[in-house]
Amino acid sequence: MNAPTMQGLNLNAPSHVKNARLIAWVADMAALCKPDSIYWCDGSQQEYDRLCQQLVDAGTFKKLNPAKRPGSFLACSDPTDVARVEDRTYICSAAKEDAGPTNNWMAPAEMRATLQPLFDGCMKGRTMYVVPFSMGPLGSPIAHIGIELSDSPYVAVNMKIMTRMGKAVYDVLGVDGDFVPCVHTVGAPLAAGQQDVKWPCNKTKYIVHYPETREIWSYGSGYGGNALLGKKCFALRIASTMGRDQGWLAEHMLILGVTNPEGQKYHVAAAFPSACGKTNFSMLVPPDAFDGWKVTTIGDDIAWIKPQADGSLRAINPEAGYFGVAPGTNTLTNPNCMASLDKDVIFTNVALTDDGDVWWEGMEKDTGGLPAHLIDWQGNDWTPEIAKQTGAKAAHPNARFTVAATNNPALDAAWDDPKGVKIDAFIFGGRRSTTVPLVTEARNWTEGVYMAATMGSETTAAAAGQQGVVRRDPFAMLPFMGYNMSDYFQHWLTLGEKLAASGATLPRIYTTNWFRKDEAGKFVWPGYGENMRVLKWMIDRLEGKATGEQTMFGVAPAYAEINWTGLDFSAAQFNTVTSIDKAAWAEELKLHTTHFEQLAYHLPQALLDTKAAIEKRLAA
Ligand code: SAT
Ligand code: MN
Repeated sequence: MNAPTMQGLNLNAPSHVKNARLIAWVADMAALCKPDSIYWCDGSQQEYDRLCQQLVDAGTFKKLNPAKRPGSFLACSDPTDVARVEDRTYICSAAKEDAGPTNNWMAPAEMRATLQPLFDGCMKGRTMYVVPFSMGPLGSPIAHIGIELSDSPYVAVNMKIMTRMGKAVYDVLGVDGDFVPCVHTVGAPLAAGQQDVKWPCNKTKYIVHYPETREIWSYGSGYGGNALLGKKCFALRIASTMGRDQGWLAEHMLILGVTNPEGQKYHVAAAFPSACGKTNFSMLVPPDAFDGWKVTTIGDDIAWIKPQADGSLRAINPEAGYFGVAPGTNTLTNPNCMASLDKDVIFTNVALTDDGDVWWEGMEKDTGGLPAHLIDWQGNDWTPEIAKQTGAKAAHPNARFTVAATNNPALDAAWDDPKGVKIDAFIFGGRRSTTVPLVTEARNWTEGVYMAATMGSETTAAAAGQQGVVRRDPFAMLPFMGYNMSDYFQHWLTLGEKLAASGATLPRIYTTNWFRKDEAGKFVWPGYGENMRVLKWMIDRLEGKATGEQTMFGVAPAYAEINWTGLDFSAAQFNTVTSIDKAAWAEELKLHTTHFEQLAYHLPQALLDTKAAIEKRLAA
C-alpha cells in the first residue's frame, strides 16, 4: 500500500495496517496536530528499549542502578501535573441528562470548537506515536481495541506495560474492525530549535469523552489516567457506556482468585476508590493461620464483566500491568507487590537514593530506618532533618510504579484467559473512619446495589484537590462514570433481574470498610494480609458454613465466625469496627437522601424502597 501523504508529512503507515478508518483518522489527526513525524509502534522489546533510552537522553528518565533495580527508570513530573484532574474531565454526550449530575458536561459541538484551536499545531516539533492496544486478551470476546495517538514517548512506553500493545492488534483489527480512537497531547508544541523540557505539559487541561462516537481527546497532561488513555478514559468511562448499550459491566474493580486447602477456587471482584488498597487486596498474602489458602491476582484496578448464556458473569482484566501507588507499599503491606518491583519498572515521582535506587515513604518499615539522604521527587535534597522541619515528602503521595502483570509472583494462571473467570462475589469498600462496619453481606442483589450506590469514601491524593473529605462515590465509579449515574444503577438492577430470570445463582454482594478509626484517631483493623480473615468469612457464607447475624444493614459476621488464630484482636476491638451507631446512621441516611436528591433524574424506585426499609429498621 502506498503511504498517503498529508501536507508534506508522510503518514508512514506500515503495510500490515489495513484498517481504512484508522488510516483516515491518523491522517486527519496529523493534519490537525501537525507533528514533525509519525511513528507507528510495533510493541517490540527493542522499540521499548530505544524509546526508554530516548527518554533518558531527554532527561525525562533517569536510569536506575542496574545492580539494584535492573531495567528500571525514574521519571519526575512537572509539580503541576501529578494526578487526575477531575474538574477538567468532561463527558460530552449529546444530551446533558445522559452525562448526569456527577459529570462535567459540555455540548459536543461546543467542546469540539473549544478543542479545535488547542489541538491545531499542538504536536509541532514532536513525533506523533501511533499506539495500538487491546484492552483484554487479544481476540477475547470480552476484549476491545483502542488506538492512542500521543506526542509523549513516556505514554508510549507506559502503554507497552499497561496494555497488550503492538503489531498483533492490527491482525485482530483487520480491514474493518472497530476501535476506540484516543488522541493525547501534552499541549506543548516546540518552535524550531526550541529546547524541550523534561516533562512537557500545559496549564490548560481537558480530558474529554464523546460517548456517542466513542472518542477520547486529552490535552495538557502527561500523567497517569489523564494520559494513559486505555485506563480510566477507555476502560471505564467509554467502556461503561458500551456496557450500558451492549448489556455488560465495566467496573473499577480488582479481580482475585481465592483457593481453599481443598483446591476449591472462587473469584471475587472488588471495587474500592483510587488509592484505597485495590492493588494490596489483589495480591494479598494470607496469614500463617491460613495454611493452604492461596490468593492470586487477575487484575488490580479494572474489570470488564460480561454475562454468559448460562447466567454466569465472566470477567477479564482489560489491563496488562499495574499503575499502582508507591507510598505505603513495603514488604509488610504487600510483599508480592514489592517482589514485582524488583526489575523492569517505570517509577514516577518517587525519590532517588544516593546509590541510584528508589525510595518512598513507608519503605523505612522494611529497612528499619530513614535513609540519610535522598533526592526528592522535585529534585531537591531530602534528609530526615529537612523532612522533620518542613514536612517535605520524599515521594509525592500519588507517586506511581508502572509494571507488567507478569512480574507479579501471585499472578493467577487464568489472568490472560480470553474466556475470563466466573465471578462468585462482589465487594464494595469505601474509606470511612467512622459509621460503616468492617463487613456486611447484602440480603439480595437490590440491597447490594443500594449499598454500592450510596457508598461514601474519604478523598485521596489520586485526584487533584482536597484530601480526606467524605464524598459519595457510588460503586467507586464517581470519577469514572461515562453516563448518568442513576441509569447506571438501573443497569445493575436490570442485569440482576436478567441473571435471576435465567435461573443462575447471582454473585453475593458485600461491603467492607478497612479504615475505621478509634477515638485516638488510629486505625483499629490491621488490614492488608489480615483481610484474609474477612475474605474467608465471605467464602464460608458462599459455602453455607456461616450464618452471620442480621443487622439493620445486611448480614454481618459474629465474632466467633472469624478465624482469629495468630491475631490478637479482642471482641471489644471487633465491636469498634463492626458496631452500628444508630445516631451516626441517622446522619448517614440524611446524606443518602441528599445524594439521591442530586441523582433524582431516573433514580430507580427500588433504591428509594430499599432506603425506606432501612429507615424503618433503624427506627424500630
Ligand atoms: O492516574 S490513574 O487514574 O491512572 C490512577 C487512579 O486514580 O486510580
Ligand atoms: Mn483506579
